Amino acid sequence: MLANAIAALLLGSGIASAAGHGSPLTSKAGHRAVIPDWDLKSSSDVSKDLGGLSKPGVDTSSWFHASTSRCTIMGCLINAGVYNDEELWYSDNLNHVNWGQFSVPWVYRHEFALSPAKGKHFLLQTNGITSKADLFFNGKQIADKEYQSGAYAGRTYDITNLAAKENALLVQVYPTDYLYDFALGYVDWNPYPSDNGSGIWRDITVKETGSVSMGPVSVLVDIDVPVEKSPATVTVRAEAQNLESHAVEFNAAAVISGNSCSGEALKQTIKLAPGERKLVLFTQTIKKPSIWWPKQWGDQPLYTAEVTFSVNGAVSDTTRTKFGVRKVTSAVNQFNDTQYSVNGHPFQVVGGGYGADMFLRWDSNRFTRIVEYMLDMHQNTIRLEGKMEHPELYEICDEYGLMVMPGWECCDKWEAWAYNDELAVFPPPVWDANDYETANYSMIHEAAMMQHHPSVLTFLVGSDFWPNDEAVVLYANALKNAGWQTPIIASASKRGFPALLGPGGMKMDGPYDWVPPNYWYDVEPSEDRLGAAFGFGSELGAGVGTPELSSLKRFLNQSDLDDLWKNPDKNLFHMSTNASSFYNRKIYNQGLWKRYGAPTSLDDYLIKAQMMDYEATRAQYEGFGALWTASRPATGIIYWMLNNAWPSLHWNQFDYYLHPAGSYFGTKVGSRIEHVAYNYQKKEIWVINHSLDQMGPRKIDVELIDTNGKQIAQKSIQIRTKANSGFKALEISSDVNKLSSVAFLRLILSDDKGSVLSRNVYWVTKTIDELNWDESTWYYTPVTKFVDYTPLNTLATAQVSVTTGVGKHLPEVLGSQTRTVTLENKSSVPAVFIRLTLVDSKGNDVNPVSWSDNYVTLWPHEKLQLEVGGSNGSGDEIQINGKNIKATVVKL
Ligand SMILES: *[C@@H]1O[C@H](CO)[C@@H](O)[C@H](O)[C@H]1NC(C)=O
Ligand SMILES: *[C@@H]1O[C@H](CO)[C@@H](O)[C@H](O)[C@H]1NC(C)=O
Ligand SMILES: *[C@@H]1O[C@H](CO)[C@@H](O)[C@H](O)[C@H]1NC(C)=O
Ligand SMILES: *[C@@H]1O[C@H](CO)[C@@H](O)[C@H](O)[C@H]1NC(C)=O
Ligand SMILES: *[C@@H]1O[C@H](CO)[C@@H](O)[C@H](O)[C@H]1NC(C)=O
Ligand SMILES: *[C@@H]1O[C@H](CO)[C@@H](O)[C@H](O)[C@H]1NC(C)=O
Ligand SMILES: *[C@@H]1O[C@H](CO)[C@@H](O)[C@H](O)[C@H]1NC(C)=O
Ligand SMILES: CC(=O)N[C@H]1CO[C@H](CO)[C@@H](O)[C@@H]1O
Repeated sequence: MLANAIAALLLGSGIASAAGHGSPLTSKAGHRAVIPDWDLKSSSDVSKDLGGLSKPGVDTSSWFHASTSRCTIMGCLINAGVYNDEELWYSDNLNHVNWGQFSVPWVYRHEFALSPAKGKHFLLQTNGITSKADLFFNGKQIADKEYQSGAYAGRTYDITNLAAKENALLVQVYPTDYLYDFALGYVDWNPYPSDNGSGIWRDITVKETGSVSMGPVSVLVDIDVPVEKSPATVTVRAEAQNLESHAVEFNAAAVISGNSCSGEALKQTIKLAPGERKLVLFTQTIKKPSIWWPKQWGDQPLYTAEVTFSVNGAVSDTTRTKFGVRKVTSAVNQFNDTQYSVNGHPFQVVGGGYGADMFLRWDSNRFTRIVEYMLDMHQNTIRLEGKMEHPELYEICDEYGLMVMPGWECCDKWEAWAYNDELAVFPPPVWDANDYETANYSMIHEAAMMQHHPSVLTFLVGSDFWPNDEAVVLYANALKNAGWQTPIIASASKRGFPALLGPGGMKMDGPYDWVPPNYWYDVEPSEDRLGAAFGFGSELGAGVGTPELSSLKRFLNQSDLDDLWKNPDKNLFHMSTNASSFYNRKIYNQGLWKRYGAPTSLDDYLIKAQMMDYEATRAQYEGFGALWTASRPATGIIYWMLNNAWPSLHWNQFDYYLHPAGSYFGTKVGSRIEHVAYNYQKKEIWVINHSLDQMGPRKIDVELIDTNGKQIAQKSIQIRTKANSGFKALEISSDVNKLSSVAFLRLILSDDKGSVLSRNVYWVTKTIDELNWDESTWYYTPVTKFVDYTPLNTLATAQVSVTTGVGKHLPEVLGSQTRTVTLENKSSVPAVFIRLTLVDSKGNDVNPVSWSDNYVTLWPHEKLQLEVGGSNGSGDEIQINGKNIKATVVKL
């Protein structure tokens, strides 16, 4: 890729020409083709003569065959049918895989045709191989494991002189040890994959060019604020390299098109000495650019830059690159907290931390559903901690308007700094010269992949620790040389920073395990309030994310299921690693037992857990939303985590099977664009406004009722507020302080036409959970006195009727067909925490699914219309149950 050394190769000899393998992989200059599939085998089971094995015509019929261009060894073996993830992930089966088979290298092999001819050049490009590899092509070694090292280090090899009609590529991948190699680790997120993720996890491509090849294209966009009134200067840059041993003159042309952009060609004629590289620049002004916005603030118009290099009138290389016109800046405020701005508007980051699949299998369709879920939950940013995936991720985020916060991962080899005290027990070796080179090419490659994507908000060169001075210079230069324009952040924590970048302005002070909802609002004094809602929380949450029974049954056996509610302190395999602080649900369960009462069955445990999860995520997003414009602003929040690498019992906003439950709907309600929330700590009503321009006066209705449905207090106020802010609207402490037991609090925000913008119901008590801040650890703050929600266990049963109808199209919904579901409480008591599940005719969950709202609590005699869309209109029935209603099923 950009500025990569191209290995100079001697002319190959004795290249075998085997039987035909169909049409050539590449068809013309400028064509880049992916090696589409692989044969693979353990190096223990093949000849030691790897050169020989890399000649065409070797019989690989006894090898494993993976019909995918990218797969780790485990990913390939799953693809080949040797393993099956549903079985691997059931109970503790993963522990019974033969891990020993991965302690030796494995070889990947593919044969393909090319049609070499005079003037044609062929470049083999890797995009990172885990952890490192030797490459052989048509009998010759073209790279060793020192050069092709690192999961993100893309390298380019000129194979022109070795290319033949029939070709074979052989890649020997070495086992990954997270402490020694630049890989994709899971730290304490989940058990490690059996192969430590070793293998060709990213595409290897072959590109055909003429005499002049093109490196990655970067697009620099300069625009002033206000962006709505400014022209944009667009600079398209592409590196040209003369692949010949004689001077070459070529024509370079660039066409920028889209959004009524003129599309005229910008042209230059350039001469290159033998082997010379040169950066070619084109500049164009767009007078009235169409601006790219994060989803909640506007549209996502994209432009295309097409760059073509021609020699003697024939195309030599060509690339199409999409980009958007937007501006991102950041600064640290007086508290050294980072605050971003997008297109001139202060941008509160509201997001979650992404987990790649345990076996690094990429699925664009699945990722698109995840993006839809995030936008449905009103999130605006996804954090990738060292899980940078593939170009498709950024394309999808560009199209949907979801910001991306990529960066290097914590721990292991990546953060093997002398000052990293987290690594005191098993310190990895400090970096040697080759490690710096691997890091350099990793940054060069990732910067080139991401630079032009408008969704990319920033890059974090460190996570838990900042890189040392030598590494930081190398990262910053690689980003600068790639034309990087968004903020470069030193690390996701405040432990220290390199002089070159200044303070990272993000905190990583926990929590990662359960804390009560008032935690987030308990912000003073901020010196010892850790994760509470101030500053930029780069990874934090109450750790919740309990899957529902239908999902649990797919990965837990009967005794595992029993453990959930009968053995609250037991270590559980489907949590984080067994060496981590997150190997059981002890802290969470203590809260559940004390606050909601000991569970009497698995069903009882699960509904209590969903209530805990809902309370936890709602309060976190509301706390940060409310305090966004506080005296010490809450500038960003990344929930730890958005999703899991495998079916997990915690740390997610929807489970591995994409089933949304309590933590999902807590987030969705808590992050509404215009919202009204209860501050548990101060017993106040706060208004949250994430919008820039939704117009008009607003009204808030507040009502407090007891468990029998009797009204305790009622208030209404008109408000006129500011865009993009949070503020206190009303005190209700005197009413709450009078409560003798649990009560329900309903907040309704509506516009001047009476349309409800946000409806939000809480169960509250006079007291709050008491936190012992002094005893906090890096992952939680203990509670010394718990609230008592046990009266919820003896609520009178409510009668709820359910009717369905044809729905409107929901904005964020999947598929086209939606249905309305109207709930009506026929009783004089509230109907609490009603859970609706869309299922097929066999009773299996329909996922993904979009509910306008769910896990709702109805007032006595209240009628509430919801809307549901199953993927592509699917779903035959809705299962309905809740805290105090009889379970029923309604046919659609
Ligand atoms: C269920 O799985 C656990 C491991 O998680 C195992 O110890 C136990 O024996 C299994 N129980 C049954 C009934 O298969
Ligand atoms: C995976 O990495 C861990 C931690 O670095 C190491 O202990 C283990 O041996 C590795 N496994 C394999 C199969 O190489
Ligand atoms: C912010 O960081 C700077 C170093 O860049 C330091 O001098 C200053 O004391 C910090 N301010 C606060 C409020 O922590
Ligand atoms: C990083 O790569 C660039 C581009 O090839 C090179 O100029 C620079 O010397 C490299 N830096 C280090 C420290 O390897
Ligand atoms: C933790 O898990 C690893 C990998 O599965 C296993 O080798 C080790 O024995 C386990 N340790 C404990 C204490 O269970
Ligand atoms: C949010 O801000 C917009 C724009 O200023 C305003 O019209 C709207 O009423 C506000 N909504 C709330 C709930 O504050
Ligand atoms: C949606 O459903 C229709 C009718 O069952 C089917 O023809 C179509 O292929 C489906 N589309 C997708 C994207 O699943
Ligand atoms: C049976 C019953 O009380 N139904 C009431 C439910 O609430 C609606 C208002 O939301 C009333 O119209 C019904 O009479």
